[in-house]
Amino acid sequence: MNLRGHAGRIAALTVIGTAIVLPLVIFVLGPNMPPGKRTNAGSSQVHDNTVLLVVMTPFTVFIIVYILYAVFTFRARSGEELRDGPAIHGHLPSQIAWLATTTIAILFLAIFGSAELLASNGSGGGSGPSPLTKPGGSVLPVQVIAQQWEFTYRYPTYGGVETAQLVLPVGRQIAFHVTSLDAIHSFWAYELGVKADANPGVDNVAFVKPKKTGTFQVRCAELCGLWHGYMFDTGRVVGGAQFATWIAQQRQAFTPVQKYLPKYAPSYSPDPEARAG
Ligand SMILES: [Cu+2]
Repeated sequence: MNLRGHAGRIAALTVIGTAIVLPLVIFVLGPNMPPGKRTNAGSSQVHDNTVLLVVMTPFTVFIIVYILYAVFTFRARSGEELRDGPAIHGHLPSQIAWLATTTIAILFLAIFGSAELLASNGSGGGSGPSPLTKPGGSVLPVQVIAQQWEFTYRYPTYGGVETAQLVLPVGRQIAFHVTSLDAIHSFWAYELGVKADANPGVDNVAFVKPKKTGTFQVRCAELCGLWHGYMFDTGRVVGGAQFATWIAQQRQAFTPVQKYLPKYAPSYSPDPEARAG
């Protein structure tokens, strides 16, 4: 068979393979991609991961088909003399086709990715102190303060009360203000689809809207010293009434110590000598 015959077969097998795999990617694999759909940021990431998979599917199928076709079609038969194939110097149509399709795919992903970041208010990633896009409506600010080796949380609209538990009301738009008191940490709430750098002196904003109640994991995702691996806790998304009760309890419990805390600020610069004891 000549070159054109082989190319035609590979193209046909790629089209058939893509037609089989693509529905599986869209309807089975895609919806189960991480991090799950428990928040608007999580849903947006699942959607984006599905689109990435859809774009890469025809390319992946083509490469697998090409390898398998070559293995079975161009193998040396028994008794056949082993020798190199003909030397090929350039093949303009396939060079143009490969460059054109991959360029279109990459440009599409670059534009799609940028648009998704803007449309989804940073999609759960830290957007810095002045995010380019902000969600409309009322926003509940929650400050995340990282330090070696724990997270604490401050609620500025509730008297700046600081607690060791992260509790969020369901259905409310949250603005995490992530900062650090010492080393560089990273606030990673996997099930919320939120991951934001915690840098000292920086107010890093990440938006999220929880859609379901339940618990979620909080981990430090930046190697931050000896007990980095111990720097985790479990947060909760609860109903609005339950949140109101909880925050009232926290305010009551922490009012006696409130006067020893610094006033609520976007970031803190603690005295190193005081920290050293
Ligand atoms: Cu840390």
